[in-house]
Amino acid sequence: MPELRKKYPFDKIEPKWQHYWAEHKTFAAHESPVSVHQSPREKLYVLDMFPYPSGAGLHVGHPEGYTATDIYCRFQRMRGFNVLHPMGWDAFGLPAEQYAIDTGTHPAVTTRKNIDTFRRQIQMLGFSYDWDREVDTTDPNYFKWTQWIFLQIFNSYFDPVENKAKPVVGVEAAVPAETAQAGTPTLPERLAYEAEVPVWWCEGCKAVLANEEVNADGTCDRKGHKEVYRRPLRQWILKITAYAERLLNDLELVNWPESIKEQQRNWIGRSEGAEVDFQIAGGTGVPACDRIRVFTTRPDTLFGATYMVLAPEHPLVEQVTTPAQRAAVTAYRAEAQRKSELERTALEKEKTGVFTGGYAINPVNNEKIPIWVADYVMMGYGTGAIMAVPAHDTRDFEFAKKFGLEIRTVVQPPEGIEPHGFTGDGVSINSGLITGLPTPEAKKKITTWLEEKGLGRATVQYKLRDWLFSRQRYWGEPIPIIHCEKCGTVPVPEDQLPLELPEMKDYTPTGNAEPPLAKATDWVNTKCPCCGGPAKRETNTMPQWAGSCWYYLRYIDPKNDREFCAEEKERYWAGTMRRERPTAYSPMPKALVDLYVGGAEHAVLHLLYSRFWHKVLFDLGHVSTPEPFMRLVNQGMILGEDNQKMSKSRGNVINPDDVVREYGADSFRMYEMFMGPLEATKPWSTEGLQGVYRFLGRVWRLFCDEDGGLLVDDSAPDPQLVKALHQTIKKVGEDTDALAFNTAISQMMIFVNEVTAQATRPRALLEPFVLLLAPYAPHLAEELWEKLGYQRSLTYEPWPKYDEALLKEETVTVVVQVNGKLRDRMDVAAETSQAELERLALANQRIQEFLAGKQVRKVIVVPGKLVNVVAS
Ligand code: ANZ
Ligand code: ZN
Repeated sequence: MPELRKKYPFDKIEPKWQHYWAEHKTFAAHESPVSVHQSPREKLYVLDMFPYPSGAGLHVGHPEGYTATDIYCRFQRMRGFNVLHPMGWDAFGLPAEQYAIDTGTHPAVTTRKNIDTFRRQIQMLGFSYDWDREVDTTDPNYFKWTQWIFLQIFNSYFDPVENKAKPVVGVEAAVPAETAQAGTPTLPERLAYEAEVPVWWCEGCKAVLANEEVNADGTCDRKGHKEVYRRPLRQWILKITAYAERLLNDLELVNWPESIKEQQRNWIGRSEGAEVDFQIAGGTGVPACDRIRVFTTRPDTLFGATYMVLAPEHPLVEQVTTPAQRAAVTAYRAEAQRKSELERTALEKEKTGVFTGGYAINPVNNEKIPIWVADYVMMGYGTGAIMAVPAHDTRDFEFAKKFGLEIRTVVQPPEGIEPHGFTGDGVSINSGLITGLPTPEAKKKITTWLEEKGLGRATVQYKLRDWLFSRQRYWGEPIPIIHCEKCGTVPVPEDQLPLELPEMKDYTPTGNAEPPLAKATDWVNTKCPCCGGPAKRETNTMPQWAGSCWYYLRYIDPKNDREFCAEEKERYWAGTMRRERPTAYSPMPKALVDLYVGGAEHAVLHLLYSRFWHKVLFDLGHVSTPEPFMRLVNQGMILGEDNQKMSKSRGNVINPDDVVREYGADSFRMYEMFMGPLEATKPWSTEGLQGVYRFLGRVWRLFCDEDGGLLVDDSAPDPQLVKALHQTIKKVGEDTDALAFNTAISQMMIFVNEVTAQATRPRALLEPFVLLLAPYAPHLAEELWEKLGYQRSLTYEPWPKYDEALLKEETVTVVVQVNGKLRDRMDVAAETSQAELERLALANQRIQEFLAGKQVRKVIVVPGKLVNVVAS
């Protein structure tokens, strides 16, 4: 590639200022001393979603969000804020482990190398991070506290009365794994518990997959392996469901895009309804198991229930199945086990099921209805059993049609709508005591009736499931638990944290469900911290989500080896330095981080998991706000020049290293912000990049001659340009504050064009302009600032102020004539052009009336005075 003639010496300027910033720790954040006598700079915590340092290096999508926050931080520092802006690495993950399996290289080595590459690439872009706060989730000094937080969760239970987590100490809370599953526990359940659960097992990865790692077609999302099925395994589970209601309600406290809130609401999936008990006809011989409990959102349709369905995994299937149906039911259950949930619930999917031979009694009319097994009912939702109302539920309708089951209409739809398959609200018909009632009242009345009879109760269900928290992998945080035959499940004592990973030679999965750590027998065999007897360490590790659940807290106090984060520092950055104890209802700030920018792909998992951990820490008094992130902004995706997602296979990937080498970091950053609104999806354009590069070259030449000598003079600026400057200050300031960077850049371009057109280079114009440019092209701005004679970085220079009076457009009244007769007046800006005056006059409503039926022959314009339209 021919060497491009450089428009300005970015290759000298950029490394120079990056060194300066590093050497002077220009962006180091300090907690301000807070005293009543000083008015401290207001704090601002601006966070980027930290990257997973993959072997592929930085993608041009990463710097998009990072540039946005960087501009915002630099701008707010100039406006006087005390800004915290850190960066780190979310570095546990499968690829390093896979690489270790393939090559024998320790995952820590691969990870360190990848981090070094990422750090170099991020630093070459000149972001204003406080590098002394860098965190790495794989560093034992970091994951010591991830383990500590896990133990906080393990040592807590959820008090439903106070609706918060509390420590188990002093509470009878030793919950054996078995009770975690069965019915209503009498003892409070820990927020971290073990249970045998059917989990997704990928035969290819030799690992358990989380639900979100299983694709809709039942393949594994990591590597596309086909052999994925369910198998029961002992797992660690976090009881996020205890927080369902708070996670839902507290979305009101934060300023997030409505679409992300909606995704979280759907994920949490709150449904109001009723549980209803149906007696099993003939009983089962087991007193406690003689009824089927269903969850329904439509108790008003009880009179239309013509059959029931149990999920294939439902424990009562055994009991209700008759000998004649047993073989068919058993075969069906085995088949269902192999399907993914998405496969089972897909609406288009052909319904399948088998009759169990058993019957149940509908409590409202004592009718005997058949009990079926079908995979469209999920064991993990509601009670795992439904009453089917084919007339008013789409899935039941299809099922009943296919198997010839009765369809009984019990809701009258509004005029003109077919009642069969009508799922909306209407009026109850053929429904005994609720006949004639509109749906909402019918629901209430029948629920009250059920409650009075002891047959049911109003309930709320959530789609949210508990969080499957363990992985059968090496490269993750060890779960700090010891299993002792005498003492049960014992936490590793705090003073023994971090519990580090053992050195291993062989990272291959064991092949059975045993995690690779099971092979490190020296590490596994240990002493019980309670009784001193022989015991074994937990060999599961934490999932990749763990480290990112709380990294924003560690940035606040990254070197603290006594606490995960000191209270006064957390309170400083949260803005909760006052004396009273904050609660969810106090007027204190509701979240710690002021602005969080990252990809929309984290709408649910990361953003829900971290909210959950934060709430547990809040309940236990370790953090002072109920929410972690106040304002959330999602950057849009950057596509390749071909409008496709960038990917190696398409060959459309843009490498940040190449861009910076050819055009410099300032052009790269500014171009990414100029592409369009931050939230929009937009394609890369090398031409667009070159346009921004040429603009920065023009800025350079505005200040410097060929040899870099300063051209700036002390001449009095043209009043028109002074006005343009003040308009630019206003526009760039407002737009930057609103993260509308592309329009701020346009305004700077307009201004530079106007100044370039003049012969003089007045300092009074150019000096403030450098400050406006600084957040966007920080290296260039620093260099120009130095050329202007300043010794220190412009980082903390005050943001220029604009004069409101200068912005007022002077207006004049222009008379409008038609054929020499005065017909109207218009108030317009004094400098309105001839062409514009003509356009305004002809578009004028009253003038158009006088011109009706006539043809315009000529328009005479006297700027600032008169427009005469000649027409006949
Ligand atoms: C009877 C009925 C009649 C229902 C009607 C709907 C309409 P949401 O809104 O998603 O909470 N259901 C309950 N548990 C289920 C499970 N484990 N697997 C599959 N389906 C289940 O849906 C609640 C409705 O989904 C419940 O209300 C139940 O069907 C079904 F006209 O009960 B309904
Ligand atoms: Zn013991």
